[in-house]
Amino acid sequence: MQRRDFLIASVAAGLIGSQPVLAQSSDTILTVNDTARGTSTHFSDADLLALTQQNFATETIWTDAVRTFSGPSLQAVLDAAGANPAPLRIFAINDYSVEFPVEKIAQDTPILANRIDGERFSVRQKGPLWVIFPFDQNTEFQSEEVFALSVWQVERIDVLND
Ligand SMILES: Nc1nc2c(c(=O)[nH]1)N[C@H]1C(S)=C(S)[C@@H](COP(=O)(O)O)O[C@H]1N2
Ligand SMILES: [Mo]
Repeated sequence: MQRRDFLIASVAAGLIGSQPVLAQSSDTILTVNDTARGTSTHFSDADLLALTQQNFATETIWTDAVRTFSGPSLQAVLDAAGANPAPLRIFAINDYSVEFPVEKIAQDTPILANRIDGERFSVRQKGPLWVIFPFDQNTEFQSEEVFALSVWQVERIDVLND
């Protein structure tokens, strides 16, 4: 086989260079783009589980009973991406996105829930990542604004350059 054919065959088989990158990107469930710094940070489920986890039980307007939601706080994810405080745009797998005001981001809430009752949850169940506030803890979390910020099937967060 000529060298050129070998290279083409190797690339097709994934034997050269790009393979680890492909493996890594196929694990990515969340990308945080920091528009101020021009950086993109990719998180796998394991990356998100390695951050400090919050958990609380709450009812939601979408689920039928009290459930325990857990995952890193949104703030912990932004810290891991090295982002400074700024408004966000949070994008779901479908066409939904919302501008997320900086004053709704507290140290521990909302969380980017990656488990419900300790289990991963599928896209059909609004997973694998869902912005969840402790709705039952405070009536301030029971507003149409906060519901609209409760994006499910999250796949991307842009940190805006306000
Ligand atoms: N992924 C995703 N999350 C979403 C939405 C959506 O369309 N897609 N709608 C938002 C809005 S505008 C509201 S008010 C709440 C409630 O949506 P629902 O009444 O359709 O359940 O979910 C929010 N989260
Ligand atoms: Mo809404």
